[in-house]
Amino acid sequence: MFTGSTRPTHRRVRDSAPLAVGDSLERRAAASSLLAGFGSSTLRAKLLVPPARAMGEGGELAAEKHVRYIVTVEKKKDSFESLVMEHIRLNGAYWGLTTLDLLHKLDAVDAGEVIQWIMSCYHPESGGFGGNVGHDPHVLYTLSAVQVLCLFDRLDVLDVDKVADYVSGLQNEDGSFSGDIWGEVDTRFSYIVICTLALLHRLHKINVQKAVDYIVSCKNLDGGFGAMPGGESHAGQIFCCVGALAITGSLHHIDRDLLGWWLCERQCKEGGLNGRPEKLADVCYSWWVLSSLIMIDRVHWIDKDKLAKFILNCQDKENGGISDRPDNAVDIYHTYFGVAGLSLMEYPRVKPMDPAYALPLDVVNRIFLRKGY
Ligand code: GRG
Repeated sequence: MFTGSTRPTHRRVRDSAPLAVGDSLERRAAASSLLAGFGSSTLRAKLLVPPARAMGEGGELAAEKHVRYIVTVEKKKDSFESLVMEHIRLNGAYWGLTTLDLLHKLDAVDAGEVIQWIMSCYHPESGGFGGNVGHDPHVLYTLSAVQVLCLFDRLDVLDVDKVADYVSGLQNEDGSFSGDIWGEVDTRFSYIVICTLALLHRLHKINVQKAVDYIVSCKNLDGGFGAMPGGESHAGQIFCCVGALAITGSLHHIDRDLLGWWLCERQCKEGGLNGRPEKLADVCYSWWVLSSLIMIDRVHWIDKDKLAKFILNCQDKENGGISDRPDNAVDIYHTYFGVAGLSLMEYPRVKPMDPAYALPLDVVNRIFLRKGY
């Protein structure tokens, strides 16, 4: 059900004018970051989003509280949240640190300590990263490690070709990717490898055409994508497939109106988004759905005020942090995706994000404007 005031119109918005001196930073940023990966991406990420509006009805973003919450979780190594995240600590580092950067507070942590810890999760023999010190390598953590190093502008600590060889070596004959040596295949891993290689300027190490063909084989009749051919459409997998197609300049494989309809129908009565039909709204889908809609130029089919209000209602305004739904316990994952969702809606004083690379736009710009690792 579509519950917004901005009903889909099937209007195709065109914005193909070349960049010019004096264009807004966002226009330049969107173009440079999204074209950098492979040349002809049609993304116009931030260009279609209306100027920032007052989104205060669900309360303001308690930015300072969220910063304090993230820094505290990081320090309390024996807390419940730290313990349940033990095996995915590198993902947690990416979520927490990207949130800090979005809120202009990356300097709340010691960069040297973070980088030292990231590198202690590295496996020099394989070129991959584990989720924590002593854990086996997997592409899931390798992307997070690369993204965190991008945040701190410290890709120089990597043996870039070794890392790129690790992820590219996981491509299978049919173009799909395994997550590690044990062979699980999932479109999440297609996105992860493509994103990692693009950030490292090493996309040429895989067979991009086969990778794209495989992703297209996971497209469903409803316009969405699943984890494998025939797999149910799910907003998380859709982000992965649309993101990978965007980075490789292959968005022409998507029926934008069909997928846009499916995605905007994820908005529930209360304003939040779910990940597939008949499921509950969850703050994290603010990212998975909105980023996908931006990449296919259909973000104006969502009622952004209602969504922002839903996210803001999920804040713990006393102790910081954001939960999946109002009144639930907060965690780092939902704190990140809540703030990232607000960023995609141009919430005031939150840095803009790149919908394909899932990093702040200035970070992505820095990487693609200064090539050459
Ligand atoms: C760099 C942002 C970024 C991502 C890296 C790991 C990855 C690539 C993407 C994951 C995409 C994905 C599958 C997200 C969905 C996560 C989620 C909330 C799954 C829950 O699924 P269910 O079935 O929940 O338990 P629902 O909401 O369907 O009931």
